[in-house]
Amino acid sequence: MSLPVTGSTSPEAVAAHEGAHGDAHGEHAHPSYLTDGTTIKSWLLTVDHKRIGVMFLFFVLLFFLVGGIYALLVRIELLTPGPTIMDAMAYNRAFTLHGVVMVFLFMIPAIPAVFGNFMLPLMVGAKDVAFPRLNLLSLYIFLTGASLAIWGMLHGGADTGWTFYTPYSTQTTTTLAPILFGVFITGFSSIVTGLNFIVTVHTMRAPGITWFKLPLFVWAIYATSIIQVLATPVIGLLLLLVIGENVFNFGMFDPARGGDPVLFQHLFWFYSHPAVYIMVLPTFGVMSEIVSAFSRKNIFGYRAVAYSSIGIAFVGFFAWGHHMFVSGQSTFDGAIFSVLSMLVGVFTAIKVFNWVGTVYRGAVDFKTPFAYFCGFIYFTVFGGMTGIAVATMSLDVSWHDTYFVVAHFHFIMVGGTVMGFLAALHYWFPKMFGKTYHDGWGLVSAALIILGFNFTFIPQFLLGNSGMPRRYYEYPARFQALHVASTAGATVLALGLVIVAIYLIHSLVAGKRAAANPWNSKGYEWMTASPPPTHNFVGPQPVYPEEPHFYVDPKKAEAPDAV
Ligand code: HEM
Ligand SMILES: [Cu+2]
Repeated sequence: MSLPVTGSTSPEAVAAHEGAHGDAHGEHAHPSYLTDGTTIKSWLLTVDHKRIGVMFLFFVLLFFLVGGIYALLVRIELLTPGPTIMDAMAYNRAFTLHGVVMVFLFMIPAIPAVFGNFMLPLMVGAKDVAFPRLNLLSLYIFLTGASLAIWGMLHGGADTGWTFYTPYSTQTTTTLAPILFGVFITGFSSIVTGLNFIVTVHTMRAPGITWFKLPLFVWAIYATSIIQVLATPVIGLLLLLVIGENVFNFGMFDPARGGDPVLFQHLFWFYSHPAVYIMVLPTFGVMSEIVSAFSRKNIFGYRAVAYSSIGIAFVGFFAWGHHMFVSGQSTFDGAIFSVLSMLVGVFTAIKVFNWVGTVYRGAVDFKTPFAYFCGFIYFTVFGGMTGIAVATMSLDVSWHDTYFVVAHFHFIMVGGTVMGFLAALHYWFPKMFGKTYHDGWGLVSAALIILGFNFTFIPQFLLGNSGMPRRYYEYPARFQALHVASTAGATVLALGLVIVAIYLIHSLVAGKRAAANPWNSKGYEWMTASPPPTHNFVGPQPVYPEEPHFYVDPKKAEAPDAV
């Protein structure tokens, strides 16, 4: 079997060139983005998409840690049927903080703002995003909103849950307004980032990179950006209305004054259902890159995977009512929303079949990113099937607001976003920081995370199915065994994450230098040095392969099966 080398500037050639360069005079001639300016100011005022991505990475990891600590507190509280370490109010605050931080400060920015920022310009052969200064602004908008939200949580906190449902959110005496306003502000960051990516993909593609030569990660980020730009304003407006109601007593959601509390749910889910695709579509993109790189095979069904991202983005806008089967919407509406929700499952299944088709007869290189790919496929299929189940109106009437739903969305969000985030981190770490990490520890921790995750959430499906409601801090003693199992699982999951932190930090400090293309990937972002120079490419424009993910030329393959 031979892998075709297309053009003179193949990744291997670049690697060789940069290697020779680095030894002789490369550092001085073309400093990497990490060493081009070492003052704090050079970071804080940078307009380099790569530095902005790295700063986002730092903060997103910080918020992941904060959200994670609160998750563990929630799990510890649920170890016993009665009060364990906190009272009811503290518990309500803990799960609210956990949800708000995880959704708005971790999952939404996690992949687009970090890896989208860093990789998308490299993958379209551009020097930067279309609006670099706006890109920096989006970081500061995010930090402003996040600081305000965190401030609110430290000064009183909220007890509404991350969904802020009316009428309770208009009456709670906790400090809700700054948190709502903080989340409102972070929304602008999301919109600006999305706009920037859309314009970048439209206008900054290097000569030769046509739409169907775009790597699938770019397609996924593009689809995500459309949702970010179209849906985020809706929740922004809604949060302002709730602040108005909560602080100034508008009456918008109060039936006594002609308002309607259910209006909140419509507007909330009109954003928040599409937002679940802001959280998972980027992962779908990451996995498309990883599956072909580590199976050493061209992606199976490139166009189907690309179009299904757009399909999910579109249909995702018409499924919000599946959160409201028991909120007083008509049976007819419920039935329509049921069917539309299942359509999303169809698009997702198309992707799953194509990913599995890519692995089929591939020469699998079982490295850490591929381990996360396997976890992701399993979680997405399992979580997606339970999604179809909860989208069935007759079933959801009894599962709604139970632990079954909690388990469903964690399967999707941890299985989707967290697997994707960790996979992306392990795949692109050498490119971003120019260092390698210990793959053995990578595999061990991936195994712990995937196993721990199952032990955390499978008991929750069982709990929900036998009637355990969500957001309760006390429960009948018969539920205890499953709660203890869930907390034990969360501990294993946390241990896996701690190991990841240890070996990655160790690698940053003392890791070996990474080659330009340590995985022998055909992704365009590997056609430059690791870490890349400030303006991404040095010398002549790379020659892009005939198609993205081009591992084997079907025309030149020795035999049809030699894949
Ligand atoms: C096959 C695709 C999916 C279907 C058909 C589906 C369906 C549903 C349904 C019907 C509910 C509401 C259940 C209830 O409240 O009683 C729900 C809840 C939820 N889903 Fe999914 N889902 C899918 C994929 C996803 C994805 C990709 C994510 C996120 C990344 C996600 C995140 C959530 C969240 C956060 C909730 C809970 C909302 C809450 O009540 O707090 N789902 N899903
Ligand atoms: Cu939904």
